[in-house]
Amino acid sequence: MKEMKMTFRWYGADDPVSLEYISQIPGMTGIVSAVYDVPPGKEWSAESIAAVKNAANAHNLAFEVVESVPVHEDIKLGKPSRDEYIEVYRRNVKKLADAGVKVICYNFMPVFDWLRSDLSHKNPDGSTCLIYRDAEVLAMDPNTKKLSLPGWDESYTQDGLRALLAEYKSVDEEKLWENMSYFLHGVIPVCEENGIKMAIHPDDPPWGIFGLPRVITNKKNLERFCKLYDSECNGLTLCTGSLGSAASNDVVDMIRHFGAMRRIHFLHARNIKLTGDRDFNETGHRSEDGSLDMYDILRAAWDVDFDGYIRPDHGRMIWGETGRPGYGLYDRALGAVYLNGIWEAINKTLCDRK
Ligand code: DNO
Repeated sequence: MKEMKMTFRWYGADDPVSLEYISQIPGMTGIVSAVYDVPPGKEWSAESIAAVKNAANAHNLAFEVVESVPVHEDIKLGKPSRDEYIEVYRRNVKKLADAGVKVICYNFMPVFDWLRSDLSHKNPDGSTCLIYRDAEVLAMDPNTKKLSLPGWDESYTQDGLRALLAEYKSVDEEKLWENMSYFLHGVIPVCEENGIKMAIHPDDPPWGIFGLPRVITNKKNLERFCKLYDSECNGLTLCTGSLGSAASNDVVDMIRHFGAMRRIHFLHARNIKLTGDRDFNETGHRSEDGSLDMYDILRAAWDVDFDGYIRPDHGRMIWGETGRPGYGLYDRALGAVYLNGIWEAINKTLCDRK
């Protein structure tokens, strides 16, 4: 029997989804979390890390995956101050390793993390989901308009945001690659020494937005990324929904390819339904409900002996649940059980034959 480790994202003490409820989901082995009491670029205290770990362990859940240790904008911009921030990152890696963390998920998206045009789109069955419509997002270009996009970190003022966007005018894709390489050369050696695997999250959606460069977007670029620092510690979070929202990306092929290279440390299983060019709706996890085939995805992971961490990704809001968009309890729990069901079926059908 092959084993992957089913995990669930938990946003800390303020998360409306409790650790007790997470621990009641069949097959759940651990949480994916972070320290939320300091801004990006600051050192995490050993006490705060221990508090997350102890809370998880008290519910029989492991805390071995962090999502995310954020990368400070100065690192992405390549400013002189990046060296200090990289030094802080290295210290955080060491502290997390001391606390038993094995994988760190992060991203290298300038300014914005994931973006959607609507966080509570109403489906005909009464559930709600996150959707992305490219024209609506582009119409809110923060270079010219007041930005009111859902789903991004609103810690910037409008002026602060414009100033930051102006700084990125001198950072094109090639410059971003360079800055990424510099970051990896500072951080991966410490990961190697401490047994931590870094797992970069793809850009979501996987194309440039508002003139900002985005490079973790397709197979060719993921290949280039892996070569920036040739080490198993320099790995990927393979997020099916992020990569799969570009119709040209074949996520199953990517899992086979990068999985065989031992570079996938964390799998985000999310289904989406492509509704047009650069338009999509997030759906429940079931293959029939979206454009991605979860059986093919897990079968590819099984074939390459994936034994890392997996989590159900965004879910819809169902059964009247309210809370953090994409991160309710019910639909993600259904997703976890569905994914484990597929895995059991593959295991029992194929195990003796391989
Ligand atoms: C969205 C998440 C991302 C992810 C970061 C990783 O729901 O998948 O926000 O956590 O990009 O750094």
